Amino acid sequence: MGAGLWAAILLGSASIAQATASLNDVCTVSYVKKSLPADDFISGIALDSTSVTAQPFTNIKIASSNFYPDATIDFCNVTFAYTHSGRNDRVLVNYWLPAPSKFANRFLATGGGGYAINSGTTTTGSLPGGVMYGAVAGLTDGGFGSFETQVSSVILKENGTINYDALFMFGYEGIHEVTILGKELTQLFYKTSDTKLYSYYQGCSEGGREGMSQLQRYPDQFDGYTVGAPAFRFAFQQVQHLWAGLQQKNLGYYPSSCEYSKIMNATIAACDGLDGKEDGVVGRSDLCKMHFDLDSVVGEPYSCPANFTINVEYSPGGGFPSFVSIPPQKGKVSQEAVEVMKNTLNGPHDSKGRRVYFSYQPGAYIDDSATQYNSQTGEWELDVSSLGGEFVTMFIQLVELDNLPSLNGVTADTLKEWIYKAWQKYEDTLQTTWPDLTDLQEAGVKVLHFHGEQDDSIPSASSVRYYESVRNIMYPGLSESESYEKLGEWYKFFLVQGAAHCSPNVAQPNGPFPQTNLEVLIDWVEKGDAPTTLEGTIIQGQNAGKKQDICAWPLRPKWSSSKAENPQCVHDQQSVDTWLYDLNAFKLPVY
Ligand SMILES: *[C@@H]1O[C@H](CO)[C@@H](O)[C@H](O)[C@H]1NC(C)=O
Ligand SMILES: *[C@@H]1O[C@H](CO)[C@@H](O)[C@H](O)[C@H]1NC(C)=O
Ligand SMILES: *[C@@H]1O[C@H](CO)[C@@H](O)[C@H](O)[C@H]1NC(C)=O
Ligand SMILES: *[C@@H]1O[C@H](CO)[C@@H](O)[C@H](O)[C@H]1NC(C)=O
Ligand SMILES: [Ca+2]
Repeated sequence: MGAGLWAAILLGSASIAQATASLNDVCTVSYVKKSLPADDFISGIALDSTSVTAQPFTNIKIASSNFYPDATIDFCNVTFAYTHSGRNDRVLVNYWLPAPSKFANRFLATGGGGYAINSGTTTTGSLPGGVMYGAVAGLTDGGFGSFETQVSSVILKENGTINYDALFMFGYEGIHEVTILGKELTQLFYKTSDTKLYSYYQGCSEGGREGMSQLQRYPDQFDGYTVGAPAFRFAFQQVQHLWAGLQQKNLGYYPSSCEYSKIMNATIAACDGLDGKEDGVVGRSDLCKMHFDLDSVVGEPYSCPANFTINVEYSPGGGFPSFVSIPPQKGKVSQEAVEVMKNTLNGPHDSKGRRVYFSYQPGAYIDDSATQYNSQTGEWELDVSSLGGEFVTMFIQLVELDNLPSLNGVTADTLKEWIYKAWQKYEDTLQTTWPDLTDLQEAGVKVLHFHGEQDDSIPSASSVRYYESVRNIMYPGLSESESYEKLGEWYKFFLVQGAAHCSPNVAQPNGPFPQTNLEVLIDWVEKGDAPTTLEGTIIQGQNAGKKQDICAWPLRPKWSSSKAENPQCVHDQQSVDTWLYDLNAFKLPVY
């Protein structure tokens, strides 16, 4: 008998022995302590073995996530802390380890949203999405003080002084460390050090940026990534939130929530059918951009009952919608409101008319456009986007203010200057648009990148721009179709018809969302089963549970009729061209 076969038998029996252990056998503080990575496992990091917690959970029902299907799971909830030599910090990590009989040699690292580095430690967070596929799933607190603490509350030590440790942990270090430690913990815990451990990353929004931060730096770290709507090109992304409000201020017109809602409804109604299917979903915002004339809405009547509210401000890490008592609204859509909308959609330009950035797609219920009702004056007023404002105060001006008090004195050129300043300042931490992924490609890593086409917080053209940058940098000598084909062998990008920011769209409920992404990715990585289209699931409304294909860029969806469920994925150069922008306000390339 050859040595290889002996090894296989020995290995097999070892993992069988381990697989027969019950969750309760291994989910103890003493067993986890014995499974911790060695003290010198990562240079400069010391684990605190006295900090270990371990608690078994069985028969936990998981439901209603956009990022994974419903399931019932068992897991061991483990936390421990570590410190960086010389920093005097304390970083907490949390792992959910599946029952030994369910472990499938997989590890999943997850990220956060807004200014949060994780998506919460509860059953509605990101960790169940790994456990249900037999993966150990992990998250970190970044060393910010607790799993609930966001980087924005620690980024300044005092006015004027950046907390660089927190910045780099948030930028990319934190996710890297929770992964390296988690993979080692996994192999020691299940005694599978001789078996290939498949490792994955999943995250959306800031979590998408965190994923990008890893694939741009650590080509060997994961076998596959699913990244949604990454908040990358951070300086541009954060400052552009202020553009919509600036257009309102410049024109001195603040559309009411009802007037704005009417403009949105009219846009959706006019553009719905351009994709071939009348389903309330703007599946082709590019055709909408080319063929819908906003002026046609001027004079349309609108009315809303009292207390009409839209879910206005997207607050980092969840947040609360604010409830304002609003009287009934009634009127006709004004030319001013339409001008504000047109300028908003045209995207940031400087005072010389040069393009600084791009905006959201028509049909997207842009958060930044929301105004606020002043019940004292009975007027609608500017509501400065706190996503944009907080970035300017905390990360550029370095003062502890959670928003700009107003946009007084702010011009289009101010936005450009802020972008340029932040771009330089955070190029190596938050910008996250390094376009050369040669090492990642050579390591055989697979990337599924998606973006809701009707994203209301991160323009979907932002993801298109990065994908195109990678293609142009990596395959300069090839024809367009050859380069898309080569790139698509390992990195695929999908615009999700109708979807909002990392979620289905309440205003277009019949659109799909890629809820089964991790499973699709696992099949691609472990079985070589590459997706041609991405599987989408309709998550809300009367069609909930139905599937709909999502086309891979640069192909665009086109339905043959309203009865057709799946689109054909077609090539349409004119449409593709509407997604590409020349940011000629800058001399440097913007990836
Ligand atoms: C896991 O343990 C940590 C530390 O005790 C705790 O904060 C977290 O809430 C626990 N998770 C669950 C699902 O109970
Ligand atoms: C827009 O459409 C939504 C959904 O149908 C509806 O609830 C809302 O009242 C409409 N807005 C206006 C101003 O008519
Ligand atoms: C409107 O909202 C306010 C505050 O949220 C509440 O006190 C009031 O009862 C509401 N009015 C109606 C008509 O629902
Ligand atoms: C920091 O700066 C802000 C804005 O200027 C100011 O309101 C605040 O009082 C300052 N905080 C401290 C501790 O000085
Ligand atoms: Ca449609």
